[in-house]
Amino acid sequence: MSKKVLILGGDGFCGWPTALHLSANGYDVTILDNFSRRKIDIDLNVQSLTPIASMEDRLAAWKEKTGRTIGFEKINVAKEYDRLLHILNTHKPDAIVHFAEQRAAPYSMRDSQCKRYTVDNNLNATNNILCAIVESGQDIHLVHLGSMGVYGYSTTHAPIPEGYLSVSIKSPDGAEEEREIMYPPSPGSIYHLTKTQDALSFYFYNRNDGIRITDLHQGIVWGISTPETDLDPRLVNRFDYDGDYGTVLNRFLVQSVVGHPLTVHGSGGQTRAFIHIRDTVKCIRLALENPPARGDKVKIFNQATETRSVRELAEIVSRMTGCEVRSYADPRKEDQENDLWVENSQFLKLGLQPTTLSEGLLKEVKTVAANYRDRCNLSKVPCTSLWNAKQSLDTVGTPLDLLPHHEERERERTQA
Ligand code: USQ
Repeated sequence: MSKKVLILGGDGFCGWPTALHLSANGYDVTILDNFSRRKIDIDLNVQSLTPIASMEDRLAAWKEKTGRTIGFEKINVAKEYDRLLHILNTHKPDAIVHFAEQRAAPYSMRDSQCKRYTVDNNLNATNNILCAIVESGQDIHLVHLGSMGVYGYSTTHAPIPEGYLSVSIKSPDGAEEEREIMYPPSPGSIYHLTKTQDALSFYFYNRNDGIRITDLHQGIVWGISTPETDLDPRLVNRFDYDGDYGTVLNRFLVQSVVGHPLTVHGSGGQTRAFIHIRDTVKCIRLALENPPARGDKVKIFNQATETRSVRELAEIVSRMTGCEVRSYADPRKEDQENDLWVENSQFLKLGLQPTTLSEGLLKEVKTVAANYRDRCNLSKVPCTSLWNAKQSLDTVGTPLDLLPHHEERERERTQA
């Protein structure tokens, strides 16, 4: 009998291709979603570069192409607890994959309404899911999409371990006790703050109620399509390029197509961890296939395959396309230079063969961008969400070289 899995947030950028990938691999999939991502598009007056079909059409296309059925329930898991519990009691899933969170750092920093929405939605969604698993009395494996950003992005001189750190604590009498603790959280945005708080909820429910949990600390996703989303235009994944939701490499590829200079924030020395969307969906499947045993602590994987600096990515895209690279006033509060070394051996041991940056794959994304370039609204390209009052409005979207006294301003800002 095939394994039953609920995909919470299965209409989104990572959730949709994951639902298809699991269904293609024999899982009995049901998506739970409240279409919040589509609503935020409307609120921000922006749209995915790729035209995305309605859920009804998406599921009909999947059935038509593969003969497989994916179920769907429209529900807000952060608000409709009783219905969520009812769904667990009637569907009796073996596992839940939890993507049902507001996932953009810039959106979470836009204003107090967005900060509060992100906290309310993300923390209540996670707590409701955990509560419902306990109340259902079922042994459901929860797989959560976390973020590499929970560790923060200051330079470390050792690889960031997968969730846990071995420390030795000295008592006043000089004795030393070896302990394993959760890696110290260091969120850089309200969004990342919710992921660090999720981790604490997992720690508690795992110890108190014995829930089996896997938390995936994922890097920045790039790429758009998977073999399954490529099967039919109605299965196409969303493609965000705007200043709030577009992630850096996908944004650069769109910018190169529409003739916008590549928007490097500050010096571009920010080093981040990356993963291609094809590997995201494979990692979720590997996590489902390798659950923690009952009684095990929360299993944490670093879900990233390579690290790159923003500057390096801009140079790669510029070399490939001939487009201009420009430094813009950084709307975020972040280190302008950092090194990053990430341990990711657990997924490699489980057989993941990393899809790393290659010209072929970059061109693939660029081709999709070129096909839909007419849908790009250039006014939505700049990042306009400021991290704090120090990032003054007059600098937003302005190339650094056009700012008066820009060097002093940047120095002052980063030292603040
Ligand atoms: N950046 C630019 N220019 C741009 C956009 C971004 O220089 O036009 C810079 C940012 O300042 C930042 C870096 O690129 O230093 C990454 O920004 P991003 O927007 O690609 O990624 P981020 O905001 O960190 O968030 C994304 C996803 C989030 C996920 C996270 C993984 O939206 O859901 O959790 O990546 S991680 O960054 O590892 O925490």
